Amino acid sequence: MGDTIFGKIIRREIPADIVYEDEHVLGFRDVNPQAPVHVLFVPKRAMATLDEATPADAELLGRLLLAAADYARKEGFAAQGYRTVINCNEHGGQTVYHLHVHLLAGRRMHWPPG
Ligand code: DGP
Repeated sequence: MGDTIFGKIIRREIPADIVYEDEHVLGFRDVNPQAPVHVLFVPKRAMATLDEATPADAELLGRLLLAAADYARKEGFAAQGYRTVINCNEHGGQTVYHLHVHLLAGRRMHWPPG
């Protein structure tokens, strides 16, 4: 896959407000927040879309969700609630082709999403 802006953030080539990091996952604030809390969790080993995932990626996908849940718990908004979103390809609204989980919190979410 080609490089993306998230690859540059992971390599610290461009700045981001990084709020979470472990061996496999980086979490940073979305530049265009859609809620009071809007953090993106990305795998350091890039994959373009969820559509590319295979059974070999099961652990990495789990790590992404666990990172988001861990962050929500530590920041104290898990009990009140939050939303995680993965946009996939054009109709899913994906604009950056490095897999990422959106974590949105700090307000009541609507359903169905737009
Ligand atoms: P998606 O539409 O699911 O591909 O979401 C991509 C998100 O990435 C979008 O909410 C805006 C965010 N974003 C795009 N460029 C940058 C950037 O350079 N820095 C940060 N922090 N977020 C970015």
